[in-house]
Amino acid sequence: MPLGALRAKPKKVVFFFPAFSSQEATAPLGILAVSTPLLRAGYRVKIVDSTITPQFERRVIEELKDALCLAVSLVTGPMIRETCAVARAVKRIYPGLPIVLGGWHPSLLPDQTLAAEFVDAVVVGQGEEALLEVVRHIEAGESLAGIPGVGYKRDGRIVFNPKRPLRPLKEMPPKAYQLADFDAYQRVCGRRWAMYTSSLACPYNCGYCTNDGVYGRQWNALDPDQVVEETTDLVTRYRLELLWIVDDNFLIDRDRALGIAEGLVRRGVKFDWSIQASTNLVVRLSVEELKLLQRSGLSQISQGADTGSLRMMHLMNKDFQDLDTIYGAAEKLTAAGIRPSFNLIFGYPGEGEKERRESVALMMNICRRYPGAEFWTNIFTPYPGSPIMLRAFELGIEVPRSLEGWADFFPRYTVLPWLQGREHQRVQNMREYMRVAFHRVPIGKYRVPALNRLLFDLIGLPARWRLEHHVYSFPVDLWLRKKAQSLLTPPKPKVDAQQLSAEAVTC
Ligand code: B12
Ligand code: SF4
Repeated sequence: MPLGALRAKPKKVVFFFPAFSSQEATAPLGILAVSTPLLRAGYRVKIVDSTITPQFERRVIEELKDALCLAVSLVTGPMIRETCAVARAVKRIYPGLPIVLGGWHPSLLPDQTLAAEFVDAVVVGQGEEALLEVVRHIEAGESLAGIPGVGYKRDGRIVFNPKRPLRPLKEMPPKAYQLADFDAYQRVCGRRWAMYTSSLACPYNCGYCTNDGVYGRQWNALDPDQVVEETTDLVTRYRLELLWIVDDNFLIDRDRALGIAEGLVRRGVKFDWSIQASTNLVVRLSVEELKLLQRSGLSQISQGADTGSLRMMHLMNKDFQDLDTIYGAAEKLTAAGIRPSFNLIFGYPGEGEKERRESVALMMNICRRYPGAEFWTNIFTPYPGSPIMLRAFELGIEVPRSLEGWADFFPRYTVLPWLQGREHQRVQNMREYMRVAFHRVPIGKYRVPALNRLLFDLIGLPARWRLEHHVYSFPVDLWLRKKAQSLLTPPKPKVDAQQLSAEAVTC
């Protein structure tokens, strides 16, 4: 029987957004993107985001009383746990109600995701048009056959329709920011901010990155005028302090980037914005050009330095970058008054103690030379769809066979065949010392008690000594800090999302 054939025909879609395991809370942009076509077609939309909704499972169940389907957006990692728990609870109460999954994980592993007993359909890639078509078919009691980019079940068997070609960002409708409860996100995060997309994809193909798997390196972007118009409207309308432009590599088109900066300066609307870009594209800009970006509000550029070893850079397929571009980016950004922010990855296949030490040295050198610079570290996590996963078998990576098996793929604690047990703990201690050795500026503005801050600073000195001498055993200092933190950190604010509904809103 076709999906939803026996149900009444309410015009409501409920979205569930599982927690991102991060306090950097803001509205899920993927859901805001796929909501616009639904709203324009007259559907009501309700978003339950577990980060801002206590008893979110109960809320989902309540909202589904008069809904057509449940739609979930997720990436690989811990979001899968809440997805499975909520979907199972929904199926217990509404066994015939369709559950549709979309976002990065279902796009990269559609077959396996659809194989979960509680998933009725998956959307692969861009979801704006696909979800609208899915919802229309569910409403009409029709099968999902023929909708490009959609996989579904027919008589218990998995069926995939043809792929949906990618559409340029320019052709996409605006995101439905009006659905976001920015007050609730601000209560969790301490800062009122939002995400914005000005371009899609990236022409590079780093070994660990999943970008190619979803966007196929087909970079495309909005024109400066549209970006200036939309961003200034957003920050004014929702009183935002910060916009994080989540483009994978914002600086691909140098003239476009400078055009956006000029436009923002001309508008004179004051707000902070930050971007992600590769170091080779940052150093392509002069300090004067970077100063123009700074005057327009650009406060931070997040860059994937990833390693301090040239050999590892090559293994990561990052020959477009070298150590000079990393140092050069730190120097130029500091001169322009923009915070240089770098990511490092530990445990990438081929990394040994020597390369690890080169990464630590890179961080120590840069943080000492450029005091505003910051480093964020991760443990390499083999994501489905990334080029390195083609070597999974050879590397001994146990590839999960079910949706739930991916829940522990998380760069904060991923355990790898070549990095486990004591060695894993040593790297974790090292990462923790890197965290306390130099300051970093998170998006969230948490109130840290003065005593806690003092303790942090006190541990900073021995942490630097440890990093210089590669001594990570007996981490008593870390233990003391953890104890103090648990005693001194105030409880998280209780947040409940305002009961927002888009019934009256159209775009
Ligand atoms: C912002 C962001 C974050 C923020 C999220 C804040 C928030 N409140 O949402 C923070 C900082 C918390 C974060 C954390 C992490 N992130 Co992140 N993040 C992103 C980023 C840069 C943008 C996401 C976004 O909103 N894009 C804009 C929207 C419009 O695009 P979209 O999500 O792709 O949505 C489209 C489709 O996917 C689809 N779609 C999306 N949802 C749905 C739902 C339905 C029902 C349907 C039908 C369709 C659909 O339609 C949308 C419109 O076309 C992406 C990279 C990227 N370019 O997207 C990485 C990305 C999602 N993150 C990634 C990773 C790895 C992480 C971390 C593990 C990083 C870390 N070191 O810890 C953590 C994981 C957190 C977790 N829960 O597990 C990977 C995910 C890879 C994967 N296999 O899933 C990405 C893809 C980066 C990359 N290229 O590798 N991240
Ligand atoms: S530069 Fe960044 S977005 Fe581009 S492929 Fe490398 S990691 Fe992915």
